[in-house]
Amino acid sequence: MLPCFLVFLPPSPPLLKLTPLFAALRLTILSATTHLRLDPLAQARAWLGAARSIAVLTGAGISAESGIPTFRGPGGLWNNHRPEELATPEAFARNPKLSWEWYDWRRQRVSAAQPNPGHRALAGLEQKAAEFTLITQNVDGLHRAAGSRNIIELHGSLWRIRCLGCGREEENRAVPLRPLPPQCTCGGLMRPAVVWFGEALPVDAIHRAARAASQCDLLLVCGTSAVVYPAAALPDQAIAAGARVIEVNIEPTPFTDYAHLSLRGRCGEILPQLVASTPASESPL
Ligand code: BJW
Ligand code: ZN
Repeated sequence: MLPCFLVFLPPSPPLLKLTPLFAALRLTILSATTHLRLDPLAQARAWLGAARSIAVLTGAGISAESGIPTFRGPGGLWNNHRPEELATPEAFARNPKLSWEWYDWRRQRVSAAQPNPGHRALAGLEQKAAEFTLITQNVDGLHRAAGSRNIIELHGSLWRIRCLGCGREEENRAVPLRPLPPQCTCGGLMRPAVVWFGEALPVDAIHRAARAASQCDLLLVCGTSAVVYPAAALPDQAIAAGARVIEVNIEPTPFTDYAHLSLRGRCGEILPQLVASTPASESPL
């Protein structure tokens, strides 16, 4: 049985985020107007079926069911490893071998993992949608492995490495990667081509993501704590541009109160049900 929790809100500007008073008002409106006409999953399917342009934002939660640890929360990577010791430009400069050992461990773990039903459901959704963009914060490459094609990797990829000397970037799938740290043909030190705190996201990726979020009819926000910017601003941008936004997460997030619909449960369980054929004729509310 699917555990579902519904928050059903009229679209509203993200400005309401600005003050607790507005947030309280919004919740009051919510409790006064939450008369469910469809069950949450049916409502979400109706909106999906009616959407011409669909965007999806994913985070570590969608890969959790493939055995890849999330960053925050129970079992999260940041519980045992401090980002500032491993995953910042300063940490890498201080001790590139230590940082690489951690990335090498993660590469080994991901290389042994398979996409799960959540990844596959999104790949299936891409086949059905007239326009579809998958924006991911994940660096594991599991969306591509599942068959998704129009993917924007906001935080880079575990499978690409970049030279700090000449800037050359290459795909590298060696597992384990040796020697550590790897060296470029120019003699420079290679680093993982991922985005660390304090670093700018790839310009093209964030522009394309912002465009997809502001041009879609519907944005699905799946398995992200929605706390890391600028990715966390994309759902607000979608709402401001008039899109419906549905969140899928096992826990509430700072975005939950602003989502039009919040489905509480695992991506690997909810997404396949959401994407299971929905006739476009199911009229949206
Ligand atoms: C499930 C589930 C299941 C579990 N089903 N759900 C204030 C405003 C704006 C910005 C900032 C600010 N203060 C500081 C900043 C900057 C900073 C930031 O946002 N910090 C916040 C923490 C406050 N941002 C940056 O530094 C970014 N760069 C930047 O801003 O540059 C500015 C600049 C401009 C010009 C020049 C120079 C600079 C860069 C951010 C980079 C993030 N990097 C990481 C590491 C990537 C590499 C690596 O993998 O090692 O990206 S951090 C980490 O967090 C990783 C993730 O992509 C990212 C987001 O995490 P995610 O995916 O949401 O995972 P979790 O673990 O947080 O959440 C999992 C969720 O899944 C939970 O909600 C669970 O409940 C759920 N879940 N199982 C469904 N089965
Ligand atoms: Zn080089």
